[in-house]
Amino acid sequence: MDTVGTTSLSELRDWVDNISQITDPDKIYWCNGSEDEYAELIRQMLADGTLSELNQETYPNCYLHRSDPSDVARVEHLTFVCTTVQDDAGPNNNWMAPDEAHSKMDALFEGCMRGRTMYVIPYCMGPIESPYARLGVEITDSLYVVANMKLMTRMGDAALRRIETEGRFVKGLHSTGELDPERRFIMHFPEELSIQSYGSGYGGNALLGKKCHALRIASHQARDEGWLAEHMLIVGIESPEGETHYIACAFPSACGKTNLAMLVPPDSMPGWKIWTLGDDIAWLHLDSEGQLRAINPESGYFGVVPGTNENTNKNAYDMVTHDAIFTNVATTDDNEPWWEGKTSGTPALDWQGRPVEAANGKAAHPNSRFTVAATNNPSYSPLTEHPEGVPISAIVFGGRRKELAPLVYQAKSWAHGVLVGAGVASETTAASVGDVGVVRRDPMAMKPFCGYNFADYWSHWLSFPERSEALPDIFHVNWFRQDAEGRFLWPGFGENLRVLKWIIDRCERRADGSETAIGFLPMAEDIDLSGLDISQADFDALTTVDVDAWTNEMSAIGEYIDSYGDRVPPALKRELSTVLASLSTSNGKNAA
Ligand code: OXD
Ligand code: MN
Repeated sequence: MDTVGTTSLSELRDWVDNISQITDPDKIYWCNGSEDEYAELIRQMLADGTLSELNQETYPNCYLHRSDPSDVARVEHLTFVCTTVQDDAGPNNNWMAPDEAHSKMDALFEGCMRGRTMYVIPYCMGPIESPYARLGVEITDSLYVVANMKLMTRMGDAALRRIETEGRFVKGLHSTGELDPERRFIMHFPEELSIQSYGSGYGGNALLGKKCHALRIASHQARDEGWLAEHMLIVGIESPEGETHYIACAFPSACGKTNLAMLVPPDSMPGWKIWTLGDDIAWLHLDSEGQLRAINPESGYFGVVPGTNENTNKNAYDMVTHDAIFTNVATTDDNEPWWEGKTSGTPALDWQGRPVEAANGKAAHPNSRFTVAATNNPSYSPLTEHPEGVPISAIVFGGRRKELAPLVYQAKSWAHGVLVGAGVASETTAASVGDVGVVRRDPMAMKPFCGYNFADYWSHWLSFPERSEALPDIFHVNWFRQDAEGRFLWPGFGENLRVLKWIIDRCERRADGSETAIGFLPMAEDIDLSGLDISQADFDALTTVDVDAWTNEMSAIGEYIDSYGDRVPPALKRELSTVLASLSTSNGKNAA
């Protein structure tokens, strides 16, 4: 066997040998993570047609990948958590017994790399020097996966050295297989710290460091070890006075986490600065003082492209003009990438390479993506590499709700905040295969990503006050309220900083809020609305609690929580009863 690279760690060497015997590749290549290696990967993908060059004058080092049309999003119905006891995976996950899952996957992987190269990617989720970082090795036969892992994780020699010292790592095995949706599975074995993914090359299914390791496996590990692995962006907000607060925000997929993480302050807020640490995943640990600290396990972004322009997200727009891999965007006549919402250029070929006139539907796929290293981002925070991460002042949940959920509200306590998180619901998006625009319950934005029973997960969240008296405040935001005609009531994007300022001021106990049954809401005078074209009526609609609608919502949340059965922590149910009791005696905005 032609092999480049090896390791001194026998457990890793034996595993790689074993996988190569099953999958039978022609060659084994251990990735070192160097720039030369990346350049060579790109050269090979250009040669074999996996990538094509975009306009190198206007988009230097940018490439386009067109995926198989059946392989454009995460496949939640084919994603399984395989624990020994089914209830440990919980009703929130598809479950398969580990033995059954292993024999299914063994049959799929048998000989699947014949005639191909097997790549071994050692990676580190989190800064290489961080005590909070965790390690993994992904084996794959996809060059596209290797190149994306290079942009998204700290991979190669430095990670391997740490793996060899620590000895503990997550084993991820991936093959694109035949891309047959009937032969596609994403299996997680949290008790074995392993992942097996077959039949898809799409980001969340195939870049195993991301959703599979950093959320599903890590959340399971985090519960045992007393920390949290969350679907959250991490952003620092610096005031003109030079005071920086870091917040972590959980929104479901394609609800604007990337936009918020690299927000451009509006003209009305001169002197404010944004520092991005992460746009998708946060690992949260309590330090010895009880301060919650966050690291971003990833080191790049796999962002949704449509809608990105110089007005909605100038930083993202700028950062994808160089050194980026685009997946499933359209192209213009002069070979620039194009997507719905781009304000310049005209698409010539759609995401499948067909002339746009012949194409039926959008020119770019609604879930088309860019992959870039985080350092491409003009608002990149150097603290991203800080081993101890950053202190978190506020946790913010949110969803895409055209009705009901106010612009912002603050939970009354940590336990109430856990209920607010458990009650997150959002309209579905193209990030996952299935209907779009249907409201579904997505607790903590973790429905597709929590690697164990949600009931146990809520208990874990509720245990934090036992270990810290300095926990962050918890909030909920909704940028997506509409009126009956479908008009957005809040301008969103950069203007969201006005709301974040209120959140920070609340954390610092220097802003007012009005107590309602569901939490504290701002009054018009609490948020600076100067220069915004927003009527008092719209602001009232954004900040009023509709008592009947909320009573129904809380009852629906109660039914949802009850569907998790006996494992649901009584403290969560008590929080729900308190809100319902308060709603029954309240009359909206100012009612306690
Ligand atoms: C993502 C997702 O790609 O949540 O981040 O689907
Ligand atoms: Mn995500």
